Amino acid sequence: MNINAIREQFPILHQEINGHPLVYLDSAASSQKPRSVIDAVNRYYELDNANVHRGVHTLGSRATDAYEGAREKVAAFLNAGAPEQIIFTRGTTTALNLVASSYARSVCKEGDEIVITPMEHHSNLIPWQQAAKATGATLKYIPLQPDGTISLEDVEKTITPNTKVVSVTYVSNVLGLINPIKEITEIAHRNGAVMVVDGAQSTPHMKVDVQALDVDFYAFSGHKMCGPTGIGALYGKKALLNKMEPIEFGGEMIDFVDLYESTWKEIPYRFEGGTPIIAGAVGLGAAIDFLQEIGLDEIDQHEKRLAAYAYEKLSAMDDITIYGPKQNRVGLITFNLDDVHPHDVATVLDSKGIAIRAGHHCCQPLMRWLNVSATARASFYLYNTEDDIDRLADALLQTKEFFGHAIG
Ligand code: 7TS
Repeated sequence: MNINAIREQFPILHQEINGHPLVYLDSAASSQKPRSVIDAVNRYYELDNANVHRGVHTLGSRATDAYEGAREKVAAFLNAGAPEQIIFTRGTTTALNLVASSYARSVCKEGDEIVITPMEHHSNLIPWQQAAKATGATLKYIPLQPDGTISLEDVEKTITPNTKVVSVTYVSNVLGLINPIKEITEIAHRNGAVMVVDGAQSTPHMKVDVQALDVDFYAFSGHKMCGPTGIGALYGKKALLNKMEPIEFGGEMIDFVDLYESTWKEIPYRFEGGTPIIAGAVGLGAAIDFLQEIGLDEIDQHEKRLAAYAYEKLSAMDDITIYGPKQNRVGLITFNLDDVHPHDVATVLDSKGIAIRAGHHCCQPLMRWLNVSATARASFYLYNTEDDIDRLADALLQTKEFFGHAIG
């Protein structure tokens, strides 16, 4: 990977923030966009823009081809099998809500179980709370080990023949760990449950093959993988999608409408009511091209190298707590400096041009499990370097010194 050539393609990185060259370490919240993605969206609006799936005019067919072409790219990217198994959504949140509101509410009843973990992002937690409340099903949690990982023994104990849905994040946005999705899926299937995966933090960083994992549903967001905001997708197995009722009704998703009854189009269109996010899909397609050109394995290795370097550097500091396991870690590191509030850490770092995130990371139950109200988090992507991590470590030392003196 030629990191300088990659960085050249991200216009936003080449600026000063508060008098310092920007170090962007918040890609887990949203990644930056390469020129090719920005250009693809601009080109679409400048040359091809029209509504899709209607009209016979040339721009309409170009827009439709661009939108459906993006669906094919997503399907190939995830090895989905067929493009109609990809439903475009606003992102991971909307995709998970679709499964919880449509699939789960139609199959679950009292006595059934929905199984998740305490490390889930609120987007993969609240939809299941709501589905459990609406159906009378019980929400159960696979417990966490002291380092935040889950053990397959606990998975075996928690999932039972009463379990209808298991939903787990592939990668934790706080602990930086990778969950054993293939193994959990096997246990879920053995008990007759479907497996849902929150792929928000995995899809941007590693090769994902939904058929090899054998998961039933897989959700992700475009904006964390070099694509635009407002676009993401849900992958689903055909037999399940075909059984699911839409949760949004209106234009484009119908087959036949009468005064008192209507019927729906085939998948995926029945789940895409209204004018879709056409430019977003085009941008997502360009992002997939960009990532594939570099290679997901290359990106994965680069980030793992950065993660190991950051872990070593930060863990050598005094008065720092790093959360999550040391091994099997993706490119993010969540930490707290003792006696300094993470918001203060992030504010001092911003004054030095370094962007990190502080807060509960939409994981309040996990924060309570960690016994903290908030943490700081630095997250890396393909455009970050060891130099960025050196800048982070230096700035953290200065932060400690500053607050140490201020407190002392
Ligand atoms: N699931 C996980 C694991 C996430 O990390 C996020 C976003 C979502 C779901 C929701 O994605 P959205 O695109 O629908 O919003 N995570 C973060 C984060 O860690 N910091 O900001 C957003």
